[in-house]
Amino acid sequence: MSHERVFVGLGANLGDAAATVNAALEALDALPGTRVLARSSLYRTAPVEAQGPDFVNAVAELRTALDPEALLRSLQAVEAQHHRQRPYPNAPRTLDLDLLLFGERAIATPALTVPHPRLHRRAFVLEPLLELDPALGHPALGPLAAWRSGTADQPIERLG
Ligand code: PH2
Ligand code: MG
Ligand code: MG
Repeated sequence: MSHERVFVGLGANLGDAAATVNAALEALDALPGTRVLARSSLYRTAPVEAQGPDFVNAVAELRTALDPEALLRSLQAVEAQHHRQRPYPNAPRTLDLDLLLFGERAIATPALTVPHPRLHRRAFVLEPLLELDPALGHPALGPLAAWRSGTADQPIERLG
């Protein structure tokens, strides 16, 4: 199994969002060759560049033998198990799973951009990431804690 640190963001704002995020964390741990090493608290967050109800967000740290493309396909399969639909961009969703960081890798294919291009501008990603590791670095942008002040206007509440 790779020793790269892999981080996945979870989000939901349709249905019982907290229950869905918890179920998705279990589904991630059950993926082939994959373990959830740590999970953040759940957070209630206001939609960012999106409509609809508040979100429940969290971040998981994984260790996985899957390569990034295989992990992405697995994340999409878990979304589909939770009846994810995509009627228009950033539509409210039962479950969104985003590959945030895959070690130090930089990936840019039509299907996958890693690091996630907006992760440092979104409190709903930054706060749970920094809960898991306050010293976490981004391969191109350096210590992520430095980006926190730029998201101070985004409402977020830690649910525990
Ligand atoms: N996801 C988006 C767009 N906006 N806002 C919040 N609060 N949480 C999200 O997970 C989220 C969002 C696109 O995936
Ligand atoms: Mg997303
Ligand atoms: Mg997504």
